Order: sequence, then structure tokens, then C-alpha cells
Amino acid sequence: MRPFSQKATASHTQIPPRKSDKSLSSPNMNFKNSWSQAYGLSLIILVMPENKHLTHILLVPRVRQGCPKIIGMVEFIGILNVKVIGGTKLAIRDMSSSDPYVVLTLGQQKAQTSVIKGNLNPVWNEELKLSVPQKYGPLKLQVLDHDMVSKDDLMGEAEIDLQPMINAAASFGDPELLGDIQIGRWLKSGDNALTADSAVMVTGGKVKQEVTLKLQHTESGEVTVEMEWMALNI
Ligand SMILES: [Ca+2]
Repeated sequence: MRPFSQKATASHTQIPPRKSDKSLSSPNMNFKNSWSQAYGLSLIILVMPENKHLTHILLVPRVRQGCPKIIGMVEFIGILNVKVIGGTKLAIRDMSSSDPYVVLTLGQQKAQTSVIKGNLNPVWNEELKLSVPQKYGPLKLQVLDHDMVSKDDLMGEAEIDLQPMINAAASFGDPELLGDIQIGRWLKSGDNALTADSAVMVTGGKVKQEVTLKLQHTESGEVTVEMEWMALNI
């Protein structure tokens, strides 16, 4: 056992650890790596410890070297949950059917459902979550046909005006303090894609609105979504 032990000790002393590498280069590299891994998606979400509400988002460019530079700040006013329920009589984009999925766009944010193959009356029942900035526009909904070899084809699109729901919720205050009531309405008109007037409801302490849209820029098709609005700092 002794010769083996001596050999091991000798080997260790011949190759001393490189202290300079460990104390200087390594932490720097780790810092760069952790920033690029954590913030490479361009968004940092801050959770305020006092009220645990999401209040700010920092826009950060992708990190190539060193510390990221903060280029702007957007204040959120709430979270929008959109349950994409389903579509009916959607347009044909393949031989006799389509492989539809829904893409929601709000400003720079996008969210999409899964693809349902070969179905013109798909049921998704999928919840998509979006953050709503202080200056928000309409929520854009697109239905696309998934294709394996070519670009996905548009099966129609429509816009949802979020103002009736957000404004109604703001004027009624905390929905958890209200009973089940109607607090607002988005009216069908020639300027929007609604198939019927859409009520903004408080149900079980939550602000909800179901919307059925006639798809535009296509031959046929309707899509129904149920939105839930969670205002921050109310
Ligand atoms: Ca297809």
C-alpha cells in the first residue's frame, strides 16, 4: 500500500492547481453564461415581494458579451388568460380538410395552440396566457393550416377589442368582492368580427368574456374563445 500512496502524493505535487484560473476567469465565465442562459429570451420578469404581483418587465437584448444592457421598461396592467375553445366550418387548405391551430398576438407576444390534424371543426380547449402592457392594442387571432413541407396557410383571422373587458373591470374594482353579474358588453358591429354581442361577466369572482368571431380574409369559419382578465394592483 505504501508505494501506491507515495506515487499518488508525488503526482499531486507535480501538478499544482492553477489558482489564477480558478479565482479570476472562472467566475467571469460563469457570470456570462448564467446571464445568457437566463436572459437570452429577451425578457426579465420582476416579481415584487410585497404584493407578489407582476408589475414590471425589463426588455433586455440577447447577451453576447458581458452584462446585458437594459433598453426599456414596460408596465403591465394585467394578465389575460385566453381559453381557445374551438372552431366551426373552417376553410379547407389541404385536399379535403385542414390541420388547424390558433396563434394569438398581442404586441410583441405570441402564443399558439397545438395542431389538430384533419379537422374543420376542431376543439382545442387550450389556455394561453398573455401579459397586457399599459398601452395595448387589439388581440389578434389567426387560424393557420399546419403543413409538413410548405409554409403554413392562413385559414382566417380576426381581432378582439380588449377595452370593453379591461375598462369594465377597472370601473367595478375587485371582482372577488362582487357577486355574479354582468359588468360590460362588447357590441357586434360592422367594424368588428363578432357574431353576436359579447357580455363581460363576473363569475365566481373572476372577470370573464366569451367571444365568437367570424374569421376574416377567408371563405368561412368561426372561432370561440373565453377570456379571463386579472388586473394587477387593483
Ligand atoms: Ca395541412
